[in-house]
Amino acid sequence: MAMIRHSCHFLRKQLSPIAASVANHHCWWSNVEMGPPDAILGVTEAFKRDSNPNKLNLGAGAYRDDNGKPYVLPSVIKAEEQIVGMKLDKEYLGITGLPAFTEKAADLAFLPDSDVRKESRNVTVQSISGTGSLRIGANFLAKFLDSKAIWLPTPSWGNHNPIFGHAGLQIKQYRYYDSKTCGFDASGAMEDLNKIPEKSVVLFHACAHNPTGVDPSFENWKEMSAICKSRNLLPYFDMAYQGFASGDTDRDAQAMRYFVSQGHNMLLSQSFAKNMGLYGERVGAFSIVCADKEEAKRVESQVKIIIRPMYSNPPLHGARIASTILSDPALNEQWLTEVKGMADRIISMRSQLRENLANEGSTRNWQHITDQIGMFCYTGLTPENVDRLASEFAVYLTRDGRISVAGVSCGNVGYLARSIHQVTK
Ligand code: IK2
Repeated sequence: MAMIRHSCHFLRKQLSPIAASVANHHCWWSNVEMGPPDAILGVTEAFKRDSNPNKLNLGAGAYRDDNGKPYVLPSVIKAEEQIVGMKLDKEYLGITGLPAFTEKAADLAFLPDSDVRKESRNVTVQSISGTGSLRIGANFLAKFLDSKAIWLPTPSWGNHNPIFGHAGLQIKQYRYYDSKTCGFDASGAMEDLNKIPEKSVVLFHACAHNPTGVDPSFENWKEMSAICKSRNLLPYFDMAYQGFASGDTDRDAQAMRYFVSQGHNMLLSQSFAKNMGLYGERVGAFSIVCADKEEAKRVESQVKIIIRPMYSNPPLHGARIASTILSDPALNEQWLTEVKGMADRIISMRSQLRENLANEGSTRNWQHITDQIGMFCYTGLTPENVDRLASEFAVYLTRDGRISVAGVSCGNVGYLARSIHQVTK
């Protein structure tokens, strides 16, 4: 820092008055310190710098086909062709987004014939994918929730903490992952949930928990719902992977729907990044399930007041794609088959990775690789193992040992298993 200030001062002395005044402006941010790279996106940056031809990026969670290439779903391509053919305008959307999309997103989450939908108790607005949805929720809670605190599972997606923290909420944690079993710490979670002060908000990953890939059993969910009921806790479901975990959009929503069926009012964030492969289009939805239609109207008016100064209104194109897929029966059918195809490929890569590790001669217990579900596997690799994987094998993952199984393919699973075995034997 002192060096930067010194060089600014030195520059000014050497320059003409005009150039010096320009240089002065360049020094406005001399007090701004270099921030650390993002824990997840920083991995991609390091991967890009590596020239090893065998390099593998298992950091960011983005689906790849079996050739390691990004996958644009054929149903998305068809929907785009339909949209282009309609020669639609590019006018602004309203603050809450494209109605045809928000209606269908709510149906996908809650089911069209659910009480919530029939009674119009849900407020559902379009958001800038899952992250933007969480940020709307965070701002709403920061404004209207008395406790100003949110309880997250330990660990949780790395961006949860800053999303809720930047909105002004206090972050608290409940036990979730058991590193001894690489599974769900049911007794720890229940014990902690039972101690959370009444009227607090608790965040749940609806399915395919990120980063651990560990989901509670349905029995566990029932118990957690009962605890939330008895402690008067407000559940907030983050559903970034509906359909992507099991290959079945209904199965992946069953925990959240069970809570609704038990009469919980709740918050819900949906992302269409993974299940429709619409990462860069930023398609998501934010919902609040309210007590009745009248409450929903009041809540919606406040959600709009939160969104308007943040980004005014959401982007159009991705919402048109998603709403076309969700509305057209034939396209919807095709999409469901494609989601299942992605989920199945990931499930098969989990088995192959485990088999390949055994074939390499690894004597470790890798059962959790196939027990866990969704895009990520929490391998149990230490930060030192991860560093060696990067420096010796050009295999990149986050330092918590999480791998994006979506980046594993028939072509690289052998190399990956060999590399993991070398750093863990
Ligand atoms: N919530 C959870 C739990 C997520 O996993 C994600 C996506 N994360 O994927 C990146 C990674 O961890 O490598 C989101 C929300 C939000 O995703 P998006 O904003 O892309 O819809």
